[in-house]
Amino acid sequence: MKNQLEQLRQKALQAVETTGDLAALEQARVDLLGKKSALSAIMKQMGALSAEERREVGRLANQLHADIEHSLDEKKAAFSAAALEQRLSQERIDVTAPGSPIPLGRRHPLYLVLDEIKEIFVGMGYEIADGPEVEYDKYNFEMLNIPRDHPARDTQDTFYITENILLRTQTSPMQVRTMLKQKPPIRIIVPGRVYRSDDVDATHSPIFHQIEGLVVDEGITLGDLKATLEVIAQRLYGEDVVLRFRPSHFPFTEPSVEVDMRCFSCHGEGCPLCKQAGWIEILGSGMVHPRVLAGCGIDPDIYSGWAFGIGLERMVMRMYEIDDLRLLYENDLRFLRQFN
Ligand code: 2NL
Repeated sequence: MKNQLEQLRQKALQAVETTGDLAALEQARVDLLGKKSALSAIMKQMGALSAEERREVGRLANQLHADIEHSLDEKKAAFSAAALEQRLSQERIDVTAPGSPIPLGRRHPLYLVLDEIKEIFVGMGYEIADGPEVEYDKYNFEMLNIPRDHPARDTQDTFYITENILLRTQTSPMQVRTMLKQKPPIRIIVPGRVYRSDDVDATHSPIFHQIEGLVVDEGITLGDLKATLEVIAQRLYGEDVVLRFRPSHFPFTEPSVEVDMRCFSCHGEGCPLCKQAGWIEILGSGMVHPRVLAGCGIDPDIYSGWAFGIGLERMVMRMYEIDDLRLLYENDLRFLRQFN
């Protein structure tokens, strides 16, 4: 029996050593230590032995049982370690690999220019005011000295929600709102979307953007208007910009001026860009009409102010030499990607 055990030891340990995977190892555990194993069979025959031999063989059999168990456990640990090793090498992350690119958007040319203008005004102490696009007739027309039957209503025809509520045709209603609730000094610009009942073509759109400005304080004169607009124009277009102030008419300003800039392309000689005029019209402006001030609760005998309005689209088109307004709204990436 001792011989049998010795042979069994060699076979068993070799069987464990040569198992290929965890499943085979578990099968070997059953084959080698289970009820039907050779070791079990030997132990069952021990009853026929003398007491002394039984003790000796029993000790050897128990030792073999323990050794087989130990080698099974060791093999199992080796399989687990190998499996872990493989998983770790498969799941390894290469932190030095370049990332996949995230497509970034960019600013729309209208807002590139608007941001630049905002920055100039904020630097001069102006605040930026934001207001509703759906407005009362009262704020958009009445309080700007454009009563019901005024001819200016024709050129600023818009979309009406009700008799008294409409899409604003200018951002002036927000300036009215500001004057109604804030005492002078007032220094604001109001950029935003405005609406007109216009058909779409290369130079017209029913939706466009305007920037209006308003300054109200004691002792504000046309001289302040001129000087401020000149500084703004220089910041935007360069030190050598030349402005020209022409008399004009708006219902909400008195006097009113239209401001031209000497053509930056031909310096006043006349060229296709300025249509041979030598000058390019850039904005409308004027001293706030006393009736507008009074309507907003600001005493025109104490306070005075100036205001201006610029169309953002026209400005952007001039800056980037864009000849069709529609390009600004179509969101064609081939167009938009050219600006940064
Ligand atoms: C243009 C240029 C302008 C104003 C807008 C304004 C606003 C208030 C009072 C007085 Cl609350 N004026 N804004 C002034 C002059 C010109 O826009 O060509 N508009 C038709």
